[in-house]
Amino acid sequence: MNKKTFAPSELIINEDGSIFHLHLTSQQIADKIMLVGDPGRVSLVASYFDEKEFEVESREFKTITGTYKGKRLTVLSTGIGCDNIDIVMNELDALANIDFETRTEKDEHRTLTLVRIGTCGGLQPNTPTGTYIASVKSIGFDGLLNFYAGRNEVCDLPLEEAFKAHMNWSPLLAAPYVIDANAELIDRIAANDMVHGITIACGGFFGPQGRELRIPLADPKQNEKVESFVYQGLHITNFEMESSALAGLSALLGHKAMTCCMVIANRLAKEVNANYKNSINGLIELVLDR
Ligand code: R1P
Ligand code: URA
Repeated sequence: MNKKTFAPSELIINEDGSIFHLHLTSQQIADKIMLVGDPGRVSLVASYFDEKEFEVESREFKTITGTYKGKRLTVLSTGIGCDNIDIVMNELDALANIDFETRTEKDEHRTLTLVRIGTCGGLQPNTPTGTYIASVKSIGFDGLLNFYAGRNEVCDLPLEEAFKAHMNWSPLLAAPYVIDANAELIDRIAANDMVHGITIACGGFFGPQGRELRIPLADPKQNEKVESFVYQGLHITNFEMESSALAGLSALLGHKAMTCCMVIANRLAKEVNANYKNSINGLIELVLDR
């Protein structure tokens, strides 16, 4: 069988042999990867490591690889948004599964395990600030997965239809895509002490999350409808900005992924914890240990 070859314009490799944005080589990433949004959170996670093996920073993508309790682990910041997840996931997968010498797919598939630790806005009475939420399903408002073939094979199409009908979805918006987290990871990491829910990953912090500052919203009832949606007993629990692309691209590329977030703003109670940086350690420790 002819293997796919990737041209220099499609798979951009730096002069030092590292991948274009992340500035990493295949050997510098562990099979287990923790993703965070804020580059400042990378050092916080790595402060728990037994030892650091490697550190690099390029734009918003900061990476440290080391060991935690003897196990090799990489922590990497994605910055904000699903557009960045498109870069991070495609480049991580290229590092794992493409031979940079021949620019062809490797024979053996290397599976990465990716857990995102983020912050989010809570949407239900049982998600006050400080709650840990595991995204069992993510709804992408960002539209990213719609650009990839195979999207329908990995998405929850009945839920997509139910959600669009409930929301009276505007044709001006990208079609929402719904995608499950890796079930084995949810069981291992979020079994008992996290709220399980549906997360909406938005292509913005303000309008797409129903926050109105000076520009009125196209649909002032959006959040009311989001909060009242229930599907097979699951409610929409939170808004953040990356989980859908992470779960979707991982499913298409054959990796395992999940997202868990700490609530820093409850949209119903209109309360916020702007000092969350002092309190996210609990979630980091819990995920590291599991
Ligand atoms: C917005 O403030 C950012 O915070 C959340 C959102 O997903 C978005 O990236 O996650 P992080 O705290 O991981 O960045
Ligand atoms: N991150 C988000 O995307 N939204 C919030 O409300 C809080 C954190």
